Amino acid sequence: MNPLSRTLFEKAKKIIPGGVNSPVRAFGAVQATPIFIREAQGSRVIDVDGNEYVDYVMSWGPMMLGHSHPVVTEAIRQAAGRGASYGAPTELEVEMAEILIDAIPSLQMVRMVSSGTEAVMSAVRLARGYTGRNKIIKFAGCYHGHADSLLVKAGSGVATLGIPGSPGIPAALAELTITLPFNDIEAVEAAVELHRDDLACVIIEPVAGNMGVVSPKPGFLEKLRDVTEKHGVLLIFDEVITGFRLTYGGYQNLIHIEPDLTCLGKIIGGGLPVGAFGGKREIMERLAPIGPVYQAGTLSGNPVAMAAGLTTLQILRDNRDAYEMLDRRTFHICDEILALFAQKGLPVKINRAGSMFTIFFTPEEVFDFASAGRSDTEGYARYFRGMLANGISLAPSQFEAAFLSFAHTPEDMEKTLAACAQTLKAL
Ligand code: KE4
Repeated sequence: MNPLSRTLFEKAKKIIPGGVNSPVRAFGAVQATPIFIREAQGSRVIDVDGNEYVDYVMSWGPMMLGHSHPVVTEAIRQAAGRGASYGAPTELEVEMAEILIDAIPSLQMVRMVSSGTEAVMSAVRLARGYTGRNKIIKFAGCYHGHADSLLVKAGSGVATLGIPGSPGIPAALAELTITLPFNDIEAVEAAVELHRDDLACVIIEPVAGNMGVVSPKPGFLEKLRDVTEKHGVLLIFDEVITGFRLTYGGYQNLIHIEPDLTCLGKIIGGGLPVGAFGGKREIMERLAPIGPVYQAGTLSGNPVAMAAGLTTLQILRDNRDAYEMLDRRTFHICDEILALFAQKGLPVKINRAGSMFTIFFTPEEVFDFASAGRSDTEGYARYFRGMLANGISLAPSQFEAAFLSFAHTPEDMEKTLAACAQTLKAL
């Protein structure tokens, strides 16, 4: 089935920790050998053994237009022909800042970086520098990249690998991060009251993707905005996943909440390394070189990455009405999958937000990390392996999201449902 992937994985494990450059790719949580990808087109990935899969990983979210979109690929090709990197400002960066600010009303200024981790790390430092306070509040199961202060009861790979926090983070630093249950506004109110004299910010994935998909309960984010506003605590929306996923703009556009700072990544890079953070002018102007809070990056605003991201955003902007179709298509496939599981008598819950969803192997509602954590991860692993064998590539962890793209077709949906039915027979 995957002889060359196996050979490459054995070779990789000797020279790359775990054989991968990001832990979740190692398929550890699903007890399988990772497939090594040769190429990807549209909704499909093809592994080094020539097997083709309908892809729902989509590079963990970025490939909103599908893989190898011809216009994006051509923009990358042309930009690369003008030089890979200059270390100097370019017009593309101005256009990128303009399109982001135009799409997300809470952004008055924005700075480009090269990953979501960098965006969040920089936004948290800026929040601390702007407020002069040290503590931050995050939510259990939310993952904000691997910067030290944020790797505390995180989601994604940390949850998947059961890493309690992570060695290497000084206790003195970890103590400044307070972790609360997602959707628990009483806990937030109590913690803000208790720590407000030294509390810089609250950071949240407004719709969580890293404990699996978990949406905010009605009113939760509105109250979060109120309580942070009341105490002069900055509110940071980490929209690295949700940015341009749920609508053209941030999830904040849909709920009409303006955070003080927003972190972006994934889709805004069109598959190349791009992150961004932005927000209120008075806060952003504290950043070097005009302000005292230092932040920098050799490849920040890289011209090839900007070309990929800007072209992606322009296509999404000019086709923003298509989001509704994609949401309907996602709703439909989730409904059909749920029916197949019900026929099998297997209790699952599917949480969906726009074109991202998670099948939780549990009979109970999943509304926070504790309830997500009661899922049958072994059951998910068996399902994952069965779907992979039937030509469907899902996230190799119960605590991640499946992503549709504008390249996913009705035929892909049919293939997915047939694979699901086939897989459930063997479960
Ligand atoms: P990166 O540094 O991986 O570009 O972004 C970190 C990040 C920040 N915020 C959110 C909400 C995120 O989801 C992420 C990264 N997401 C994970 C998977 N859910 C990336 C996959 C990986 O770690 O390999």
